[in-house]
Amino acid sequence: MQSINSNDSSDTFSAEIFSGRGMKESQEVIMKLLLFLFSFFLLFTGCVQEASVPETVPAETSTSPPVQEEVSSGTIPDQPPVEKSAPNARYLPAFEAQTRVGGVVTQTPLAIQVLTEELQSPWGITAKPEGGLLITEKGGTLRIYSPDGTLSPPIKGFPDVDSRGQGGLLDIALSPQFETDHRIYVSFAEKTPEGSLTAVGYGILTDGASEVEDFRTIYRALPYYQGSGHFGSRIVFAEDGTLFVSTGERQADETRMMAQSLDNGYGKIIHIDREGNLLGDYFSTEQNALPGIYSYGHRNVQGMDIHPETGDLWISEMGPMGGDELNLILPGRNYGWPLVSYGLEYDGTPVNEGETQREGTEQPVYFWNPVITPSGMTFYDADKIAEWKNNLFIGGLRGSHIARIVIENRRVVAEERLLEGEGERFRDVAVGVDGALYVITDSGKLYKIAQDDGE
Ligand SMILES: [Ca+2]
Repeated sequence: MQSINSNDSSDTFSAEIFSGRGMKESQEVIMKLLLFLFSFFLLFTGCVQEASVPETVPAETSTSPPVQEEVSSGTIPDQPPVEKSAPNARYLPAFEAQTRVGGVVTQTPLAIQVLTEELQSPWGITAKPEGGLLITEKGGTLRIYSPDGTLSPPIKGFPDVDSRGQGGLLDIALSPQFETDHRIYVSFAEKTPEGSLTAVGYGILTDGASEVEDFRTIYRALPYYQGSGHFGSRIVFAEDGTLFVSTGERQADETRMMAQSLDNGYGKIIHIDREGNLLGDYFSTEQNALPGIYSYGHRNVQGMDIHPETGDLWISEMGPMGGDELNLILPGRNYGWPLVSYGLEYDGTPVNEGETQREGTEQPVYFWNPVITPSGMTFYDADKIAEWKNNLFIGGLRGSHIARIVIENRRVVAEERLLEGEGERFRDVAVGVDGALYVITDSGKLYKIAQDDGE
């Protein structure tokens, strides 16, 4: 019998095996072949694993626990990603599903209404516990939208705001004891001869809801600066009645690095109590660290909310050209700006050294390339639309849509776009006590997105 060597064709090989001749030799050959195939398999899978391992993500800088296997709830359809455009920056994500996850489509029939178009540059919206909505206007006034469909005249009583550029009267949050203390908290760009800064204060909404009285400023993100960009400015109450404040790095080359130092209020998440006392000493080992700084390394945090079930603090953050981020905020952490970014400078050059990962900085849970310019956001904590429970809704400015983000185990598992095609810049989103979503636009509209009950 002719021995089988590398020149033998597979036809010859099989012919010999099945002819029943030279059985022992054939068995040896099969063993050798299996061994060869097995080693090839090992080599191949090794390569694949190596290729899929992120470059360098030190475990201690990871924002999230290891991804669990069961990421799908079984309710999420397997749709292509909602983003179809080319990215601004072609950086690889640090882990799977950090960008462009699969799409999801709301199954509940929705009714979409424009309730008013008469708002003047609205910026912040929040629901009143007894129904209706409170809406800030950038110029320095407050409007109340009542359940009967009427919009109040502009309500005054706030300090002078610097409403140039991105400044103005900005976010609004109600005191957790609003029904008894009638306090409304706002953030604003404080106007002074020395410049402006992100400030927070509260006033009392009078009984007839015609005025805000006794306003007190309780926090200032020092120092003052002559500039009208990147105020950040969301304010959110935690379950324990303390308040988180987001700031920005003021959008100037000379101020952006201040996001990386702890001796100022720029590019930070700040933790205060309801009277403005700075809480916590999260950086006690650092020199010159101001109290109250909860996290740092932020660019412009214009969305913030607390997960209704886990209590986790989440923020949306505007990137430069590319690299908008969704971050899970942990105390004492550095979120990287402007050392690392998934975006580019507006002239197309890399940010810093073009790094996307660095030891000692947190990775975003999710990023958008190209940008959607994420603004205000809210978790859906109502029961009305069951499939939306605990989903995150983010107003997109440049993206011109509302992003619905499905989160499981601190990772994004699906994304949907609502109100695409309206041509609006969506500034902020709130959940009403009726379980509907309410959304304000830069053009002055108030949208209601509710379950269509066929009425
Ligand atoms: Ca970051």
